[in-house]
Amino acid sequence: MGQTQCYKILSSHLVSGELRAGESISIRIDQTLTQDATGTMAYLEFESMGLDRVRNELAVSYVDHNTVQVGFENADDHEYLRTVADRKGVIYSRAGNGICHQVHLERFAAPGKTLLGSDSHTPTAGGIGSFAAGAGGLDVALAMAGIPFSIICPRVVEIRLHGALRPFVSAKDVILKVLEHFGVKGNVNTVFEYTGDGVSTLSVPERATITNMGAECGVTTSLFPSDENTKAFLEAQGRGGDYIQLSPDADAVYDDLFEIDLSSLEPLAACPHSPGNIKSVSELEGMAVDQVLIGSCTNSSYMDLKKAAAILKGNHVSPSVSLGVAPGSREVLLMITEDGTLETLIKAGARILESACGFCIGNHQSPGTESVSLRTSNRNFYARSGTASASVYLVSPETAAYSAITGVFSDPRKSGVNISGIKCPNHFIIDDSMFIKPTFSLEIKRGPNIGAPPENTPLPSAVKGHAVIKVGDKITTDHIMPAGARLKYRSNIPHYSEFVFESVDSGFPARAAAYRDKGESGFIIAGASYGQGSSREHAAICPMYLGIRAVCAVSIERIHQANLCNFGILPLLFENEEDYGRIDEGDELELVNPLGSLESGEFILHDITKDIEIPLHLFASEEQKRMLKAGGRLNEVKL
Ligand code: MIC
Ligand code: SF4
Repeated sequence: MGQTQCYKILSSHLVSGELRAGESISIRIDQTLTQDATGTMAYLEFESMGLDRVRNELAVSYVDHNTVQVGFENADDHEYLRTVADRKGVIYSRAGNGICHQVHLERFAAPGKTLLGSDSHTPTAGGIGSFAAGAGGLDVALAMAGIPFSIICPRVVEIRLHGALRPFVSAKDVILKVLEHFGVKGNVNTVFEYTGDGVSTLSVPERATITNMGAECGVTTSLFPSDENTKAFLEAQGRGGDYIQLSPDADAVYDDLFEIDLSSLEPLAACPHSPGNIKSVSELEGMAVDQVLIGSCTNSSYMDLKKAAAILKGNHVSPSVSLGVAPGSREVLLMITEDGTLETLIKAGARILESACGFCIGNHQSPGTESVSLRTSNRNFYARSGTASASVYLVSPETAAYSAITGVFSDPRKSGVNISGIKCPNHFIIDDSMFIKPTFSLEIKRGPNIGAPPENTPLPSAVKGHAVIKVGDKITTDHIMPAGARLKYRSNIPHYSEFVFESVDSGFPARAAAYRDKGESGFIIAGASYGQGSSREHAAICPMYLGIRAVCAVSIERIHQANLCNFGILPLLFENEEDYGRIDEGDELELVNPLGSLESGEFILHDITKDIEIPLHLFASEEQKRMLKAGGRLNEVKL
């Protein structure tokens, strides 16, 4: 039986377990990446392991999220990251060098490698044929220590692409189609593998747009084969030596198949407040637009900006629209500067933003009250932009650019411009001077905002307390732990914890802390797909700090489930979905014999207020059960 590309890479990196969907396996990690918003915690955790240097093949620390620097906190974080990278053997990508996923794709990602990143969009590198997954900071710290990464061996879904995209229909529309079909929940422990004759019509940056947003479906990663286009991209980056041919066997067997005829696609948009809420642009045409933002790790490549500029050329942004453009990397910025694209953008009235995450994470460019914002980024979760009343739509650079001129949602096919000549270049401008290589000599600097990760206590023999909050379905990590204006407290857990569930219920932190201070264990009651979205382990660490010991949910997303285990919070699933409806916020709850239940994974929750018993299932590997018993992985890991 032939192998999928996914299993080819997994088998060449397999350390333990059997390659069968659903089994626990561990794999060797070649490359790691961190970004500053998750990186400070990851390196503090790495330091606590007592190793003098990283042990994996390549570790890169990017600064791209917190570059706004209001107050001293961000700059102090950067200084900590620079010095700890130097000391521990990590390459440091300075602020200004670009967004981690874009830069990693350009300079380091390689077919056949495994990559683990403390950011959920790490699968961007699947566009070049790398098995690239997102994880919490602690898992990445462990991978840097050379410890294999544990995952559930995924089921592999084939997405077969036929034909070629028509002009003005782009890679973004392909992934929006995939999101329309698969949705944003129910795809855990799955890998999407792209095959078919349509693959060869897509360049590596286009493929990376598609694998980037696979994260929104909740899959472990997405993969494209490594072929002639991959070779051409690597050569254009001066990295031809990193090329290997890689593809699934012709008789590879998949768990499911979804076919897309690329030539039948039309421009699409993800509507508020979910990347899975898809409509065609033609259905939305005419709606007034207030803001257009082009950038983020999804759509900020050289070709994306060239196409947007070609549409904008000779036009001016509508008086009612604010247009911002953030090139994904310094390389892209250098390219558009050299060939005049930047001038076109400036002349059209674009506001040129830093090569960083910026607007995508609500760090700046928050839209106005009840306004409509069109963005080329990947997430339009409620309130993520910083303005809860705003409506954020996710679209292609082509749709964004044309709508910026007209001032209303517009189908770019009507722009009348010819952009078919815009192709991936044969040479990129290569300048690696914003990467700092380690010298192993600097003293590690820690500003006053940087504190060690808090410790949890081992799982007690009695877990008794209250349902501190009850939330519904599709609660994202942005709901749990807001970024944007609160992002600068990522290295200060006590302070950051004051904002847990800020947009859902601002009374949560005080309530949870009051129960904790009485010696109780807190419970979170949640619906389906709890913890979707980002990899931020703060969505586990801060609730842990506030005394939460268990999340009882209908379902929990992969990265968040791992983060909960890493910090000693029990991820428990309702045996019977209807039981979710029987518990109310404020109910007094107790887990019957939690230590004894760990092994079997079958728990009984006694709702003391209602006097009912509810069966729950712990979905965790043996390794995770050990962590949960110890009160988190840092307590359990013995290096
Ligand atoms: C995001 O897009 O939500 C982030 C910010 O990149 C996160 C990481 C973080 O919260 O720091 C992610 O996707 O993992
Ligand atoms: Fe940065 Fe946005 Fe990409 Fe997250 S999704 S890495 S915030 S650009």
